[in-house]
Amino acid sequence: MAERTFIAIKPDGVKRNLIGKIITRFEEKGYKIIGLKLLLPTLEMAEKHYEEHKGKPFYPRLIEYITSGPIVAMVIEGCNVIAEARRMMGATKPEAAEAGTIRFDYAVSQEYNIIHGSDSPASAEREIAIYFKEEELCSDWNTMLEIVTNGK
Ligand code: IDP
Ligand code: MG
Repeated sequence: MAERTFIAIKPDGVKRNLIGKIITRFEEKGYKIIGLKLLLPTLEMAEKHYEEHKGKPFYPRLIEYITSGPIVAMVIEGCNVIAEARRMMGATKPEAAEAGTIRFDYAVSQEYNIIHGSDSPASAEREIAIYFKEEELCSDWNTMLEIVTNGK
């Protein structure tokens, strides 16, 4: 079943010039990018995004990290994309991430681990709404392409 998930290239990924490489992985896998923007998360966005971690020892640093620079926020669509994108990202701790995953390939720290991806359908819906308005999402690409190629 086609699903949508929220992916963010975190500030360390942006600073390390990994935007293209990370987006390419999802494109090459076959997922459709239906929302894409570079933005500096506000404190309010960051606190909403990570509300499940409020009160944990790493929470203040996590908020500082995610608001420290621009992120690339994305919505991608495809079959089982929520779980599969998490599999492509790898485990939170890079040393536990499977070889070939994004975190294994690009990250050495559990804290600064390059990428975020929603962990469930409910999180995906909640997180997409923090960063995107529904009208910013383009899911009717095929129609749009036909208009361009056929001049209709
Ligand atoms: P996830 O990003 O793999 O879903 P979560 O457990 O939801 O992992 O944690 C959210 C983010 O908080 C992580 O990606 C990482 O940046 C940070 N984080 C998680 N656990 C720790 C920790 O024990 N120390 C420092 N930072 C952590
Ligand atoms: Mg999480």
